[in-house]
Amino acid sequence: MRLTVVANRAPISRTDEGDWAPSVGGLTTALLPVLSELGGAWVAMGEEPDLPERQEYPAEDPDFLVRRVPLSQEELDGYYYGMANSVLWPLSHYMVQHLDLRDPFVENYRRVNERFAEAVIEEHREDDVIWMQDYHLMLAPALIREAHPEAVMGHFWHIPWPAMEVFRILPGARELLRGMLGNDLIGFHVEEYAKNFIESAEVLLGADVEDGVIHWQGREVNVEAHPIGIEVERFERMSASDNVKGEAEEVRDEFGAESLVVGIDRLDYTKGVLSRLEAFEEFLEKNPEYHGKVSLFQVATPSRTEVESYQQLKREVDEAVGRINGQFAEDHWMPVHYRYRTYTQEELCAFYRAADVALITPLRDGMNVVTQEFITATTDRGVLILSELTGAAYLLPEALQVNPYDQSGLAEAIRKAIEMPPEERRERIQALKATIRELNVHQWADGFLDRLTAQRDASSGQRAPSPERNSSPERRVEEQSTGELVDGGV
Ligand code: ADQ
Repeated sequence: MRLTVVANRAPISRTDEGDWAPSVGGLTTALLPVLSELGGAWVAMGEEPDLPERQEYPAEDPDFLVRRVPLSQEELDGYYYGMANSVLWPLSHYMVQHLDLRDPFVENYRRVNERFAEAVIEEHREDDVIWMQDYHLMLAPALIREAHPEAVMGHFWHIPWPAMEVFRILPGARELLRGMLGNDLIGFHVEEYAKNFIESAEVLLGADVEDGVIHWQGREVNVEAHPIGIEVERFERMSASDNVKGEAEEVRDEFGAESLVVGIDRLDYTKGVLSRLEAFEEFLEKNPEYHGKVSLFQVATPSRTEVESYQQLKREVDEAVGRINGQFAEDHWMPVHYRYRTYTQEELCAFYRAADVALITPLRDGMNVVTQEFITATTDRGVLILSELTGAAYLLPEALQVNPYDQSGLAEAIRKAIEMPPEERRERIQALKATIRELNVHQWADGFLDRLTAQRDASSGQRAPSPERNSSPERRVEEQSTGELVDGGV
């Protein structure tokens, strides 16, 4: 059995020295060891015009093929910035006010999905397993299914699937659903999204559903929760290193606050950075005794800077930071420290470790792996304030959960977190750490593939044992910095 991964982004990129190396980020970390072991292909868009369409990797002793789908600027604008980032992204996060519906977006999305499907069809061999990623590729599965009725195909959706009544707002909702139903297995982070998907298929397409399985055109489509994790052990090691401990102390010294509240996000309107700043402002207004003692350190990674709503958000965040600091700053105390840039994973780890409180308050989020990174990196002192509108919240009841739209509630949670007694902090974070240790990005990949191959074996009646996959640490891609997920939705 070989594996074909189909994702928007390629798993390798050029280094400063001009060589090729694995890109950094959760998805590559999870899937490259498996792909290297099984062999096969990774199909992705060609991000630059001069890149080869077919590239064996590593060049000296190839494990797999990178197959690129080159896109024109018009296709990229319509498919990626348009349909994916200005339609499917806001809709799936219940932010219909950001919807930008334009015909060329749909047309280019269709065209690019056809081109991805053609590439997969060309590379496909009998017995291959195909694993699609995310909301960029909703139409390709049905097209591949037409050409290869026997193909074994799964799809992981990294963002929320909204309630049926929200999904049906989208013109073309049914076409997109039919595309997705070309798969044999569809994975989401939590049950709630799986239920929403099933209801969408049932109500909008009239599909039959029995015991959570969708019956569609003579096939079964399984829809399941497969919560993603991080590389816990590597994060634990990194966090315990002298380097990170030293950097964490430097951060605390630099800011000088008794209590440091930290927020780390891609600058995206779904992450709730603006309302978080406003809640921190209310906290300062209501609790003057904490002036000079509590600071918020907000790190925001530039993201989708070509899209107007992201440019607008940046202006609003800049303004809010200026307003809060202008009003409250004192000679030796700055209420908000704001950094608009990308950091290495080691640096992020130091920030997590320096924090007394992590403020993770998306207005909606599929999972939110920053939560998992914080829980893993922090000591017994760390308190997690977590939006209840994230996938992570379903798994982490011991966090201080908040409604991110409730500004006063959020301001109150900040006070509660700062005043939480050490014993309660320790109990909560230990429970959270235990949960996160059970979620692991390698197990996530193995678990999804096992379900997919089991389904293939069941339908072909052969039930061959799943091939041994060597996912030992030596085979795993070592990462120095982060960045892949900062694109959002992988
Ligand atoms: P994202 O929307 O990107 O991912 P998230 O899960 O929080 O959201 O992952 C962000 C990643 O970017 C983290 O690994 C984090 O460390 C990194 N990052 C954030 N700020 C950074 C900075 N300043 N510098 C460098 N790195 C930074 C999508 C979905 C999520 C889902 C993931 C995985 O939107 O809901 O959890 O995919 O499925």
